[in-house]
Amino acid sequence: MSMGAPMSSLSKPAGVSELAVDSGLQDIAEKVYTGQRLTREDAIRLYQTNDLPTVGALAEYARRRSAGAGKERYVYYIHNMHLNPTNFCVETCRFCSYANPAERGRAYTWSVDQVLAEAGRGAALGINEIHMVGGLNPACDLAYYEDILRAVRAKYPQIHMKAFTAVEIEYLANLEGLTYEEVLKRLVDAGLGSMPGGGAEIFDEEVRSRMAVKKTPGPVYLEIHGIAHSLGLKSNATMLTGIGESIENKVDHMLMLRGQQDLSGGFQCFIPLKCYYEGTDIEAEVQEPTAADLLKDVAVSRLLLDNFPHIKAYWIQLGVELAQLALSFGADDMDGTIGEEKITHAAGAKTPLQLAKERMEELIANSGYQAVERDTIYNIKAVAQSEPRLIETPMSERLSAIL
Ligand code: V47
Ligand code: SF4
Repeated sequence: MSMGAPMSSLSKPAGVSELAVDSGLQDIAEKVYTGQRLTREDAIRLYQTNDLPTVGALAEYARRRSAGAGKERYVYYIHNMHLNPTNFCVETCRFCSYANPAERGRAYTWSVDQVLAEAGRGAALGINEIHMVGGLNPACDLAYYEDILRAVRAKYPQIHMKAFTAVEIEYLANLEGLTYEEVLKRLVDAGLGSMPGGGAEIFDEEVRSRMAVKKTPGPVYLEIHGIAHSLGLKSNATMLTGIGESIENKVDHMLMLRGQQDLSGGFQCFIPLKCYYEGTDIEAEVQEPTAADLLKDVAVSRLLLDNFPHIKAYWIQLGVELAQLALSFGADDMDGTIGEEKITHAAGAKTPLQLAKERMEELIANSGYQAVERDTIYNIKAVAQSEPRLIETPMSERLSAIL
């Protein structure tokens, strides 16, 4: 499949063709410029090269083309909050500090009223999305989540509920003896607006077994998202790195997502995630991704996932500075203001728990892009007043400051 004819107004980035020759990437560069789909081998070579500036420039080119005319410099964000009704989980994924056994003594489960009170805090700040996910908890059945969705919809109809990973849908289906479709239909009926991308981890079975991931194998994750898409829901997809995966595992993971997107078309955004290790026992046996690895995850996903409209620079995990740089490596979304992030902070993230809207807009403008506030399904709410700053520092210098 082709990515569509390149737009005539989009010129090749200065110097990239020459750089691509130097690093032996010219054939891949040619494919990117002519809108041809990249192969598994192409993606592996992009990961293997040391020529990070060229990989970034190719991804930036692909990002601008996918953005559409007049939106080439748009970077989206949303005014949202994360809400986690329970951190009790029957699973014990080894990378998870949020719901691991050590946390069990401190496990919490909120009542519907407590969830509503949290939502009210967000509503008072003017948020327009709640990203709600939690552990797999037998005390939190389908009726509990239906009650939450109905209560939030009744009291705060302006808030879009982006909730339940495919893992939670699978769990609820098993708990209730229903099909995935029946669970999703019930949740949509109660007010579910879309699904987040969590729970994908790395689809490779060998990595999953080392990390004791027993939930939702890749094909089931894809099946559930496919069903959600067929019901008209949009969803996102993720990939968790730093859990002992190889380059090939990452590329194969993305190719499975690309294949599903060809079939069902409802993915809006891909979010490369990075594992934090505090409270886990895996650090000694895995390779922690470097900043260069993380930028490549962003860039390669932009280039390989030619059917995903958006790639997120998740600042909570990348850190603010690297997330800003990731905008020049193919990302066009900074995620949200967040409210209070729990999952990555439980595992030691030192990033802020939240960012104000103004700060988010300033960070995007300071990276040379036009901040755009969006809703969950990428309708534009407002183009920010802040003008994108002209970045004169060469990419090589920007990279050496951070790598
Ligand atoms: O599913 C678990 C991962 C995910 C750790 O869809 C960890 O818009 C880092 O999916 N260190 C939750 N990560 C986050 C997520 C997400 C975030 C932002 C936006 C969207 C979206 C989705 O975090 C989990 C899991 O893959 N995770 N443990 C850890 N120790
Ligand atoms: Fe449970 Fe999800 Fe944590 Fe695994 S990653 S232990 S399924 S909350």
